Amino acid sequence: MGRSIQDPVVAPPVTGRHGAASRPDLPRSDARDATRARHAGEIRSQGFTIVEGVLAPDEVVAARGALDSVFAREAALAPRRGWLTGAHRVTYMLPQKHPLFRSFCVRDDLLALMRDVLGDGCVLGSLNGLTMQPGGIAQALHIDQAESVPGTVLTVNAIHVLDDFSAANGCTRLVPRSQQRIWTGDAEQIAAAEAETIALEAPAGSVIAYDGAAWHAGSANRTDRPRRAVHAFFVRQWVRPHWDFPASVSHAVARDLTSEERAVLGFGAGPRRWDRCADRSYLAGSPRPLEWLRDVLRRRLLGR
Ligand SMILES: O=C(O)CCC(=O)C(=O)O
Repeated sequence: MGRSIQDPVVAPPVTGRHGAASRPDLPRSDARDATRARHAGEIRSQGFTIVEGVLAPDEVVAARGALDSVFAREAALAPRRGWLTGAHRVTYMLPQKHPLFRSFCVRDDLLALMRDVLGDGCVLGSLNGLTMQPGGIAQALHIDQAESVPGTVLTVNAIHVLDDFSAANGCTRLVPRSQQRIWTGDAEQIAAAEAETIALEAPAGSVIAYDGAAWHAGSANRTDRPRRAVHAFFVRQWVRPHWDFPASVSHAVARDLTSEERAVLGFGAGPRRWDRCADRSYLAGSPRPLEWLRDVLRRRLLGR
């Protein structure tokens, strides 16, 4: 684990620096709680926060190496799958692809922050690696969830910064407080919003955590170096994740997960349903005898 979220932290952009990170007269745990509460408050109010020093320098180096190795393995596949565009190169399902990334979803302080904002049962909806392509174009402004729901944070994207993010190398740009607007996809509205974006510059090792409903995008990387990041996208327990980790990770990976990793990857996090027998999708077609029999037996066994 790297330094904690509650170590001296800077959350600059909207109006510059956001005051002292922790008061020395507070006991350590109170200071940690206060700092975390400040970050949670920033996500709710301005739509984002920046937490510096989440990854230690050696962890940043290890994560860059791991991400580069995944990118290298997928060099031929990426263009065919649309994972390489004029703007970025992306890779999905990182917990399956490299063990180092499994711990990204359960780092104590970050997970505590996600739980503060999204509830205790929140799960990881996706874990992707992304670099803005050197010399590439900017992404268009967008949101990361299906629709806007002003007033409630449903999703948070925690971008783990692996190369210093700057305006020059295509850092994330974001419209502060835009999570309170309704996203319509209207081209004129999107073009007008560009003037309101701010550049979220942050040193490597930081996490930029923003409400998935905030209007944002990766910017053009005008350098000849990659601008790498890992996107840990957390969702409330009842929101459908982008990826079905329990169904998709291999048995070998699933077997090696810690119980907390399993919980955060959504193992056992089913929808809140109350019908007596929810697994009856076959009824939509013609009844199949074996499934009918299984259903009858199960009801008998469950006394329903
Ligand atoms: O990495 C970034 O700066 C943001 C990328 C992004 O918004 C996306 O790929 O959807």
